[in-house]
Amino acid sequence: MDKDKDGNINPLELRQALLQGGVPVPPEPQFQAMFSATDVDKNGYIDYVEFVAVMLESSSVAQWVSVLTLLSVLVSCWRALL
Ligand SMILES: [Ca+2]
Ligand SMILES: [Ca+2]
Repeated sequence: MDKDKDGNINPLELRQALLQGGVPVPPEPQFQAMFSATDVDKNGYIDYVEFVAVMLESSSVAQWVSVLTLLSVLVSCWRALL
């Protein structure tokens, strides 16, 4: 998933990961909202810390159910990287 191997996930990489994981990519506004909600420090990338934080926080938020599916895909990808 981390195509350019910089340790961060950018929106393009996230979109490709969704597609490869068989997760429907939401419409652009929701996609951007989802990405920025995950990108806590708003630097335009999701790093591992932000990724883990979202996993820990997302369980109480219903709208993240589909994201949890994505996160399980992302976990597999991170494990493949490590
Ligand atoms: Ca990257
Ligand atoms: Ca970030």
